[in-house]
Amino acid sequence: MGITVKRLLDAFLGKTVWPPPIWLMRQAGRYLPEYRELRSQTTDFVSFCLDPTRASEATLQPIRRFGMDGAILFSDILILPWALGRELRFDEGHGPRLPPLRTVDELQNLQVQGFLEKVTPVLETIRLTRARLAAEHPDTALIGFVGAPFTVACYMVEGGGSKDFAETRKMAAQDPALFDGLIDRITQASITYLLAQIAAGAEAVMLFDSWAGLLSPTSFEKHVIQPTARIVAAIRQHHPDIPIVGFPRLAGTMAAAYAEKTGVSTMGVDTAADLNLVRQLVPSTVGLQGNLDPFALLSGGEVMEQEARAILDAMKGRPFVFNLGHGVMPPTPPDHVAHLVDFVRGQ
Ligand code: 1CP
Repeated sequence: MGITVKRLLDAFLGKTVWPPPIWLMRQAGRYLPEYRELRSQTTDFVSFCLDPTRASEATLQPIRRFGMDGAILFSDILILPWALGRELRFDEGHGPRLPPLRTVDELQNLQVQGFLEKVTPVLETIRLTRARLAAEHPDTALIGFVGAPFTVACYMVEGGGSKDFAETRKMAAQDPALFDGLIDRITQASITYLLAQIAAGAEAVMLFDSWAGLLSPTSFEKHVIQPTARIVAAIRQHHPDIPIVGFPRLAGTMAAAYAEKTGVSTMGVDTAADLNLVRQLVPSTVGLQGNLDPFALLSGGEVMEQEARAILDAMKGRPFVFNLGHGVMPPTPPDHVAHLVDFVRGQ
């Protein structure tokens, strides 16, 4: 194996690399016919995530087609609550379903010791994928991930997806001992899980905080910034140079404190943020990633090029990774993704 310099890892660590590296959130998934074929071989989504051969194949599919700079582990943020002992199923057309966690007993029954054994197949997926990338796509970096504690807590307390996660926010406000205990356990488990992902071959890790924007600045500090900072510090103790990406979706002006206080190497920026303003709020030592509207990608053509161009203009001369502001939409034509990758590489 020769030494390869992976452009994505340099950019994640705060170097200005131009044209910027590119990968897309949800780059594996239903918009790809080869994914639908692979997915149809397994009935339930949890078993699919826990099948190293198939999960590794799903990770590599977009890389074969489009040659992105980053491959993201095919798994789900809810595999962690499942490993902690919560039942999990994905119903067709609906999101995830879990038994809602609402009591101290349920909190104390979480299997924080020994949960790692249950995610052995995910770690095997990482080993397998890393080896296949080294052989077939030596410039592409492998990204591991977890859901950030607040977002994982949202699904655990609510019992599935929700528009406003009202039960979760109610618990955070009315029963802080219970909610803080939950955040604490998810944080601990996330540290163990991410260290295991890195040991298995993940070259960067990302924390998805999809619902961070639901909180007030005070609660954001407590449930988003503090647990994230704790995870970052614990990982850096063992791996001082590993890129850590945080994505506090819809955080608005709170993103400035997130970038300053959590210690992440790069911050993901959602579709709603103006990168010209974010650039002013975030120290230039912290990389930025984002934030093309997934609907611009769905539309393709001129609309997509104009929006992509505006993002590139705003980020020129600054550490930056091109991505979407949220995941690829299932009806997106794969050709539009190919066009976007060409367009960004042509800068
Ligand atoms: O068969 C299918 O296509 C099921 C759809 C699907 C996929 C492809 C789900 C169900 N999860 C995934 C994979 C996935 N999820 C990945 C790896 C693949 C990749 O990105 O290419 C990652 C990183 C995730 C992360 C994830 N899962 C997040 C954070 C990012 C985000 O989208 O905000 C969240 C919130 C989830 C929960 C989840 N899993 C699946 C669905 C439909 C949802 C959302 C539920 C909801 O709130 O409505």
